[in-house]
Amino acid sequence: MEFDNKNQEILEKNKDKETIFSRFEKQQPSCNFGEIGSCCRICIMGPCRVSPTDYSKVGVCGARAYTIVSRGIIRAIAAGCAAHSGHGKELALALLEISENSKNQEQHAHNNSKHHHSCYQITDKTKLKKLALKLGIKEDPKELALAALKDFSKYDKQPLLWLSKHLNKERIKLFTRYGVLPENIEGTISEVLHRTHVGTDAEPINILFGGIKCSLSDLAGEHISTDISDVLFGTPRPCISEANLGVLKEDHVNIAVHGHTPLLSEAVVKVAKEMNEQAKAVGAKGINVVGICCTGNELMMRKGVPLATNFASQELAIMTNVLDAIVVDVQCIMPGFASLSQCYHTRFITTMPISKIPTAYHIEFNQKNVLESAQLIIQQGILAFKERRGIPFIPKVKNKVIAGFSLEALQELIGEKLELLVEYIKSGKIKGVVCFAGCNNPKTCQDLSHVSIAKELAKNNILIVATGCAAGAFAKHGLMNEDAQKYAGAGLKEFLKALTTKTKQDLPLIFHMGSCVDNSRVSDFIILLAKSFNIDISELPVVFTAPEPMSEKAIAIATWFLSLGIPSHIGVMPPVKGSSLVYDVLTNTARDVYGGYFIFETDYKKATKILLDAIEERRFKLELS
Ligand code: BF8
Repeated sequence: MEFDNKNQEILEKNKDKETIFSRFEKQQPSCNFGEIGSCCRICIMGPCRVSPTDYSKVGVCGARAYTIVSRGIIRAIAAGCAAHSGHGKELALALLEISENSKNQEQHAHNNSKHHHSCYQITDKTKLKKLALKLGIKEDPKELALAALKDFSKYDKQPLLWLSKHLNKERIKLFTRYGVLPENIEGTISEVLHRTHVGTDAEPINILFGGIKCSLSDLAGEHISTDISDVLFGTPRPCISEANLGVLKEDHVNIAVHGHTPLLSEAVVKVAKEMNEQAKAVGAKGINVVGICCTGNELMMRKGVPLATNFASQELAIMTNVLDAIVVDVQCIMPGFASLSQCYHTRFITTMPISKIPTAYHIEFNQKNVLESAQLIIQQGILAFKERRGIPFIPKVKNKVIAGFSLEALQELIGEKLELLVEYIKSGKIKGVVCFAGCNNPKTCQDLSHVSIAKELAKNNILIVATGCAAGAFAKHGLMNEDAQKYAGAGLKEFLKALTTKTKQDLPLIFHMGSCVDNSRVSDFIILLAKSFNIDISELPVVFTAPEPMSEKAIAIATWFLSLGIPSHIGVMPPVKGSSLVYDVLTNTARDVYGGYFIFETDYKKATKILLDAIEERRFKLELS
């Protein structure tokens, strides 16, 4: 991790401590069979290791490499889908409870009793109205919650409501023809586990189509997460914030929120404001809430809360000696982070029944005790402030961020039908759009691929939108503010300037569209763009890239981008090299069926060229100069 000098310094000061980077080194060399995906652990007759070059070799059950590799990759898609959809289902259940409670409240208005959800309310009625109209349901929070819950587990044969109402007609037709339009999100996940059980599906193409179907369920689960979060907490609009470890404050109680679901983090932010006096009583100037990973993105997008770090450097936040509490919910929280907190004064607090970590404090956070548990969490941070030991070391690095670009915000900026962008793409002043997403991975130098690819694309007049830890990388490294427009080519610069003049607000080089589930905003964005061009998505000069992915969620996202017809770059090799057949289907044949295909390229310079070429090829086919 030499790219980020300031953060490198903190790592060097703590080189006796174990981090993701040292643990990664200790794991080398990694097992080749695992790396190429030809190690099968599906049943307990194995594990079987199958050589991709020796066709006489099969697993104990007779499964060939192509079966083993394809089963493995679609199980990853199912796990990613389960995580995103679990997030969405939790929000749907919360919305249901909130809407029922508010009805009870109306009925008992004369009674002054306290209600559990005083922390949550319907914040964005316009979004609720818009969604109800789009989904064809009554404009009522309970109806929205029930419609979402139905998509998770209904039994009829109708396609998912969230897909049938959001996808364009060309894609619906295509997915119906290939039998990959899902009817039930949880059913699709369970179908993947069923078909990949020993002795079930052995036909690689059939298996991979099952993966496509599951990735579309993933898209629906993400969409539900985004939509309900917007209804409850507000649809993001441009806001100003900061990012990188320099957002921590030596004289404040610093509380980091980390994970994914905004239910917890929104409550912590709200309660922290009310507990500033308690922090002052222990000698702090107040409470400073910061975000890590996607929770950080959610809070930055809606509330302008600063982002301390993205995935790979999460443990570095603790090494500053000023992080008093870290509160986590689900996903992307390294267990090593909790172990590391034992060496510092920091309280590491888990909150979810399905996500406990040895050595961490556990303060259960559920719908019944939202405010109380947020208070308990913050009290732990205040207590820990008094126990600080170690010399504070906050790297003097932070950058201004202009975030908050929901699709609604982009439409207000660019036009209801993105007219200005269409005009610039047609004229060639903007060549196309690249959608960045995904994580960090210690197999790459942290953030280097994200930042290097983005700068080169911007220079070549590509408009960039980003989510997840890719957005975190850009925020940390100063690519999400007006100064970064210096990296833009002339056409992109002109476009950004036109928007700035029109709206009289500073704009960033790269548009932050949110957390990983907010890739649903990106899908709506490209579907709208295709409609405005009057073409299918598979013809658009748009590509997707996850330059540093590590999670199964990133695989799921990259797969549905492919199925929407978008070339989908992955910058860390997933375990598919064990079968040349599977590799070829993903990188070539997929294109004939869906229009999208995977680009596996770990060298960021080569990847940039491939992405630019893919856009050029599509422009050529559209007869754009
Ligand atoms: O969901 S980008 S490391 S934090 S998996 Fe995780 Fe990857 Fe970050 Fe958000 Ni997404």
